[in-house]
Amino acid sequence: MMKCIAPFVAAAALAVGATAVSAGTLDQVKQRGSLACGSNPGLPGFGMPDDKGQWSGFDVDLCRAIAAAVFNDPTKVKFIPLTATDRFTALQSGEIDVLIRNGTWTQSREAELGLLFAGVNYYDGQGFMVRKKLDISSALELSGASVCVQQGTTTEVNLADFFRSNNMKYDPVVFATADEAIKAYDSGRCDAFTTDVSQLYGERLKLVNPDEHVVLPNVISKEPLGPAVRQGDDQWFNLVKWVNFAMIDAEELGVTKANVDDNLKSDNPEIRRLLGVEGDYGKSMGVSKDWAYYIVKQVGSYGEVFERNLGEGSPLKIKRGLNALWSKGGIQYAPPII
Ligand SMILES: N[C@@H](CCC(=O)N[C@@H](CS)C(=O)NCC(=O)O)C(=O)O
Repeated sequence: MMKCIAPFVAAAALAVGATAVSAGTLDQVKQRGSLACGSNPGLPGFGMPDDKGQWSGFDVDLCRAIAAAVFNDPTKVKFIPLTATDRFTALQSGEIDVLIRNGTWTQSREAELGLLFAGVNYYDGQGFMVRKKLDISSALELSGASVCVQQGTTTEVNLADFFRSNNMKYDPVVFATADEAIKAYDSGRCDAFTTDVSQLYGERLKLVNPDEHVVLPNVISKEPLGPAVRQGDDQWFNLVKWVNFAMIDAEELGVTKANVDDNLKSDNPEIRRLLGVEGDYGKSMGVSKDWAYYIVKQVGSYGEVFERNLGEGSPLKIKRGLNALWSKGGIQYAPPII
């Protein structure tokens, strides 16, 4: 087990100095010629490099979409691998421009750590995985269980809350990385493994016999995951936020990678504004008027990015659920570009 610093306090020390490096992020990114994106180094579906160093994942594609908006080139990104514990200090210190690493938007990460979450790219919640042979159907049957969990996460806090509020005893077994936690669970060190539900499906793929394990139906927390930036740079905050919104708006308007060029001829005023055919909505954010055209053309709409990394087109096969558009039974809702 690796030794780690306490989850929330660690980054707080730097919060005061955070604004020193925060203004002018867009100019710095342009001068550098690439975006420094804080990423998860080992989470299937969300972010990880393959053996050739090629990164892929749902969060990784949001990094690429920001690069597409800034440079009209989604390849101008440097992915910086970060653990749960070191991710916020990396953002505060200016080592990265944006953190897109399945990070939950919480009050203390904004008010105490001096960060801002620029929207939600995935609505998640915390769950549990257990061995089928344990023969339980609810997390409420986990009294007395040992639970493998990763340090420096909201997961640790919610786990304690859940057992305390249900008057149940448990034995937390804490690790610095997800890999260590999942390996320990697989080797029988813990009765249960807990993390965000989306990650349970990704981590399950790493087990020796994935079919011998089941994700329990209980969802014990709200985990709105999204990109985070430093406070004190409204221009950059706006850009990151509107890149995510533009992808959601594109899905709602039916604009995809495949049809985006045809849609340049569309009569629909919302599509014309999105793609920069009418008006210039990039200028006030410091990017070109066709910023969203390049996002969709080179990376895709929200729905396409979801399906490719997490949905039916991926090994995870996660249903859209809460992440369906608001008009289709979910809660993904982006303000209009107008
Ligand atoms: N959403 C939670 C949990 C995020 C998190 O870091 N989860 C772990 C548990 S699976 C993870 O992604 N680990 C990947 C790794 O360390 O390689 C948070 O923001 O605190």
